[in-house]
Amino acid sequence: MTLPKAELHLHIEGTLEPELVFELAARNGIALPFADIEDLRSRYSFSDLQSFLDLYYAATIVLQTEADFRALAEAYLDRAAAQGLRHVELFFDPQAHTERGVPIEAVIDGLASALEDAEERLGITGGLILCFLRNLPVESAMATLDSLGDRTSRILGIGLDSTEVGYPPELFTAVYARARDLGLHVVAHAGEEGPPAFVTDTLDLLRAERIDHGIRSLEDPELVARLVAERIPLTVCPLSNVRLKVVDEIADHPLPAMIEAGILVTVNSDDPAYFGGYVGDNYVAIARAFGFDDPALAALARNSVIASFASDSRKAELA
Ligand code: ES4
Ligand code: ZN
Repeated sequence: MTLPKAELHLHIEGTLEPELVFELAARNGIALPFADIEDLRSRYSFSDLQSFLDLYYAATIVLQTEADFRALAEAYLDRAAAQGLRHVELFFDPQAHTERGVPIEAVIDGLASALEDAEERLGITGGLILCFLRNLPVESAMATLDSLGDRTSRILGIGLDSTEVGYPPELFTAVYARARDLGLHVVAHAGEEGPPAFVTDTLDLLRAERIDHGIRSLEDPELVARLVAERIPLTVCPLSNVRLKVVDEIADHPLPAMIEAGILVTVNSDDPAYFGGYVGDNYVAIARAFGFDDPALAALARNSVIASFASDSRKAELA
């Protein structure tokens, strides 16, 4: 699966493979609540989003230094290149780290330097999308944005992730307005577990340029018509939706209906270390489940470039 493509929905902390968890724990002298790699892997069975997030945050404690964040991103970028990715927009969760005392500068500088090197090393362009944890107070999100200082220039945009139900988009209206004023791109998770009204409000109140997941949008025909008319991209993550029981099995995934409706859909891996595969594995899974042929897969790969925040000249290169 080496079609030139972009990945637009990828949590860099969700690429933390068990081997690296234990390597970094040893390096940083951290005691883990898991016996060994096998024990950690045996816990990769989730009942919903929250059960996954609990393990995801537990593993991130091994990330301590700028070098750790750099190593994490380098390992992902190597795998990304092997899967034909030419452009990647990486989500990261600074509050998951600053809450534990890690300076935001270490997080950003480690990730950004790996991305910068990837351009020459691997021919991959990209950027960082800073995600706010929606289950933390909005004051914490605003303080995080304010703390960026001149590192704002190392950020491509902002996003919103973590527990969705109970934390509606309107909580973050002022934070998004500030980010837009700073010239940042804005995206947000919506309609993964939350209702279609969260997608509508994310468009109206946060003015999101893309919706992450958004698969519950199909429950609202008016919303579907709007997504099509306004060409709002949805970054869909099929294997994630199966693992987090948003859908029962891959054959039940609404991806074909979304394409049929005319929505600009992209295929992404979300948290590939936890959900059974990287972006190519997601393409293979949907090809098998839905009998998508090469032109159909190529159309999805093209969508990922169109929906990206790459420059027009880079988009032309990847077309
Ligand atoms: C996430 Cl799958 C998913 N949904 C919401 N927040 C997240 N953070 C990391 N993975
Ligand atoms: Zn996600």
